[in-house]
Amino acid sequence: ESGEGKAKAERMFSLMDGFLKNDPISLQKDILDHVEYTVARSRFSFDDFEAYQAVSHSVRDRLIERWHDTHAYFKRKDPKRLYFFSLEFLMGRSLSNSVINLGVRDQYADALNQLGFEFEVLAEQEGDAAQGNGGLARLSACQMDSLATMDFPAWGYGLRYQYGLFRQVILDGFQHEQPDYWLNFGNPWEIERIHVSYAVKFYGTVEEQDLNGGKRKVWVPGEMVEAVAYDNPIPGYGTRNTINLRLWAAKPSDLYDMESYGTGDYINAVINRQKAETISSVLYPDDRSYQGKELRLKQQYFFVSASVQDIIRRFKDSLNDFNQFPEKVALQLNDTHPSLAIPEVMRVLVDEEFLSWKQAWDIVCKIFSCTTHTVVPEGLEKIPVDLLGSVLPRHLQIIFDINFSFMEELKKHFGLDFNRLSQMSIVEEGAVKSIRMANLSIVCCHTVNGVSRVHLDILKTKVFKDFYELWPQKFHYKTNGVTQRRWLVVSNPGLCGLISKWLGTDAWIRDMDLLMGLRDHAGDAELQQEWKMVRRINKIRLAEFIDAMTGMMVSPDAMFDVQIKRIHEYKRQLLNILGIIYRYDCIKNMKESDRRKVVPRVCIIGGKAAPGYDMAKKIIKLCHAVGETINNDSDIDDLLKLVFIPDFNVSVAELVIPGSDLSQHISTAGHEASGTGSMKFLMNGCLLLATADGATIEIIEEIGEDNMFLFGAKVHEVPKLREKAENHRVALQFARVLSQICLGWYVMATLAMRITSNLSVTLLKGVVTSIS
Ligand code: GL7
Repeated sequence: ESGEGKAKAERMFSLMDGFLKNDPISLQKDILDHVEYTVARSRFSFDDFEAYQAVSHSVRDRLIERWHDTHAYFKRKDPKRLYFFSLEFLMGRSLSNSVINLGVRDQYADALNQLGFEFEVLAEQEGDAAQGNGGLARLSACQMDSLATMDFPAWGYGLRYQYGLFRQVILDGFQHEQPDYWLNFGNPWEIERIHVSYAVKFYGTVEEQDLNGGKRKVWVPGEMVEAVAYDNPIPGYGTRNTINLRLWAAKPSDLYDMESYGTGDYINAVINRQKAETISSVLYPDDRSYQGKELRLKQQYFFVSASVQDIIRRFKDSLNDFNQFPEKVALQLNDTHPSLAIPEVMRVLVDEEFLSWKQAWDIVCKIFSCTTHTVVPEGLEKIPVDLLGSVLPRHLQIIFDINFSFMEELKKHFGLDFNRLSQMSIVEEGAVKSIRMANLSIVCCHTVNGVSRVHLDILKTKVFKDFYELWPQKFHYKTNGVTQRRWLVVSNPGLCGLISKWLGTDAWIRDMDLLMGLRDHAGDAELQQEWKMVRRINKIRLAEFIDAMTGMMVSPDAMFDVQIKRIHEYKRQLLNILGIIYRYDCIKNMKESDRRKVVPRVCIIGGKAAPGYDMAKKIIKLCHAVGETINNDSDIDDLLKLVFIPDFNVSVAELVIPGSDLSQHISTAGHEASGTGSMKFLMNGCLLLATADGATIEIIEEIGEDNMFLFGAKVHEVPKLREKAENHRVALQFARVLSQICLGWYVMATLAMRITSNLSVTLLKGVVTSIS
């Protein structure tokens, strides 16, 4: 700066106190200031929740400081940015995570102690940010933490839903869904950026206009909605790098529809404009199928369009030559949900920046890569052509044009192999003509990632076989991971302290491989004793939580055998429950002397079922019905209990995982693309009972088969087993277990097993249906 600008900057600088300080007095002063001026309570009278709010705001100030520095640094250096697009981020709570990553956890705990508050108690006041469904969404959150910690110049982009994932309430054993209006209590972790907003267009028509002797397409929209940015600073651990997760909220646009105010129907005009906000109002609660819903399509395009505008604006701030775009921008698509970004970038480059189709296509092919999280072809997203054409008419044209060139290329490569052409086409013909979003992504992305080794194998040999034959170089895998900052340091401070003590360093918090060093001490009796103590404390905490949530008292002396995840047929909670019935039956038929040898066990199941997923909801009911019988049978005493933990979410997982002895990951092999729960349990020293599926296969290679309970068919065996049940004896045992649920079914089941010799899925479905 020079002249007036320089003088102004110097004056501003002289008014700065320097960085915020983290000594106890400064922290206490900041917290009390926030009580008084932000929360607007008197500093002489505020409760735990208000204290949490004030503490969070003081932490937020510290985050903002680093976040500004990070932006200034990257603006100056102008490196290639990594943009991560995801429709879901399951962040959970932020307070503990933030103070740990900022390195001020102990300072805050001390400062609060002196004010008469306990940090842990305040941290419990925070609600979960549940802007996502399951593993895919939590993976996005873990990735943001790691990108920040590893000093990447990264940005996350997504939607700011007003209603997060529904709350699960259990009534009479049945799941009921309640809305999660999480913003009711405010959200100190976001920064509203009213000046960062973009108009997003929908509907309308495409017109042709003359341009320099040629023609150009102009999209005349029928609706316009404003996207307003909400920024969520993500601090790295052990670094000042604090990156941004920018989530968009829909607001009525000022640019459009002014004439309806002139008609005299003022109230209705206002109400109509407010409808714009519904775009970001609610997260879809299905975790893998969302075909053909208009609102879902608008959500996808809304966040993609705003993000692309934002990225192009940032690019143009420093450069104005789109040939350099791929040197400055990498765009990672999390599943196919954001894949409309591809035609959107094409549209902006061709229609608005006037690049030729070829130039634009070259750029697009260089900047995009995607990760797929799906194993089964039925899980792939399709959008009906009619719907897409009505909501985004210009994008449909662009997709058709991309597909036309692609088909030409295919014909050159494979000849007129119509079967192959129709399978690979972006456009699916049929009763409902649709756009295959996965095909669109693969055609345009230079890299397609699977989420585990076996997942990539399945993609190469089944789901995207044809594409793999055409472009083998595009296909890669990056096995999923989870951040130890959240799943060990935040959630299991006892074990964290133990590990650092025995390793003599806490460097493992940034570098997981250092945990290998624990092997040298594994046989040490003292370490083992300390480890047991930590586990016991965590189990007592979990037992208290179970009591508070369900009114059931369980003994921390029992083995805690846990399965927590979304409820799905392929994840086989049903198999677990049948196993529990079998165990119950065995105990009932045991002699007293044998019973004394049984290790008491508390089986814990938790997870949400998609509201429209009937079978999953019946499995929840079954779990409660079985628990009712087992838990009230005084004959078996404490030898077996079955607990269903309601409303499973990130913060519940943080409490359950460190207190678990055994955890179950028993998906039918070939169905779980990766699975990340297993990693969280493993990190906390919990034993795994697992099938060889997804990432478990690689876990086995790391820890060895002796260190886990591996069972069940392998990926390649499952198809044959489906056709023919090999072990008739097993089938009969199965029937006996089923008979415990319903005697009438025993006869039927035995018969059915004999007749079809098939581990009949339909039969099981029938049984569960009959119960409800
Ligand atoms: C999932 C996979 O089912 C899961 O195995 C994987 O770990 C996760 C993250 O890659 O992605 N795919 C998916 O649609 N959901 C998942 O959790 C909801």
